[in-house]
Amino acid sequence: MQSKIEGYIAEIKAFVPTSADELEQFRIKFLGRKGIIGDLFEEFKTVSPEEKRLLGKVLNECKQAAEAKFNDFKESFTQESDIASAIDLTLPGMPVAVGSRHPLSLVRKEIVEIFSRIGFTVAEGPEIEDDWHNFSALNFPEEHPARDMQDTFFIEKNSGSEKGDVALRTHTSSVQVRMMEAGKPPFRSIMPGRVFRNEAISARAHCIFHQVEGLYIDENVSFADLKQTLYYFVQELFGKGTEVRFRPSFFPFTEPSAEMDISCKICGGEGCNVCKYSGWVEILGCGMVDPNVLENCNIDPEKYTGFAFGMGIERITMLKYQIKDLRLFFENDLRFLKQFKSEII
Ligand code: 2NL
Repeated sequence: MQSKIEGYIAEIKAFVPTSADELEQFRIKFLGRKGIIGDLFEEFKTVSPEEKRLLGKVLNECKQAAEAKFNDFKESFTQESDIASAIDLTLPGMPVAVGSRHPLSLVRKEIVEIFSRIGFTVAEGPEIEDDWHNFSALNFPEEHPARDMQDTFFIEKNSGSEKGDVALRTHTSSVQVRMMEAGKPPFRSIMPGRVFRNEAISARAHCIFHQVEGLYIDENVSFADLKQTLYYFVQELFGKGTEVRFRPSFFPFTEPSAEMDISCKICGGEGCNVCKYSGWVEILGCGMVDPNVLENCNIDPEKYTGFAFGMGIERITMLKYQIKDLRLFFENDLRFLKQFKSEII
């Protein structure tokens, strides 16, 4: 019996399966319910006690060799067959997650497209500005409150004179100044960009926000051109039939100046909390470029006139999508952002 067992041990050790099937045959042959190892143990029961002492060791060695061989190869074959059965080429593909545009980017894009259709180009400029381009050229008086530390983020403050002050731009008008200084009329451009004001963050205010300003300068540009241009813009952005009205206002860089309201899109003019029960909501400021500003930029105010306007993208986006809190734009909460899926991103 001993040599028989040793024969099996040699066979087990020499065995190298090449498939899961072969390994299964091996298992049945040696370790199965009616397998060789079981039979040997049955036979073992019948031998004399002296023989048992001798045979016990080899028999156990044989059993362990068979089990070890089976376990060694089981892993490699089961893994392979698991993968094979997991790949089902008839299944539909895995969807690729596509992001979405930020609502502010969507609205900026829309504004840019509307003005492009009537010949406005897009201009950009630096976010860090000197006093001249952000304030002085725009006719801000020396003591204007916007020049105060409380309203503007200064990077360098020159004591005594404003010359040499460096700040984060508070509006994109500085881009228009640069454009006028660098070229010759006519100018017809819009300036989208980030602007910075030293304000406490709340549902209605933030220290960083986005603006689009516009400038049109040529011979014989009138207030009627301004009204018609902005009327067209509102019809395109908020839909045909949206009413507009202009209220007199004041800005240092325009004269005359106005603020433009549109009929409330939420209540249709009936009165609601968005329009504060007036039926109208303000969307932008505008006016005829002050002759002092033209002169500061080396443009002859006797020959050229122009209009300018400025709007906050956050405000327009809040109105368009009925968003109640400005802070949502800056929190990057996916539950908010995912609601602005556009078909083309
Ligand atoms: C507002 C008002 C406005 C302008 C911006 C401008 C620029 C130059 C000359 C004259 Cl270079 N004007 N920009 C004009 C009127 C209003 O913005 O409420 N913005 C959010």
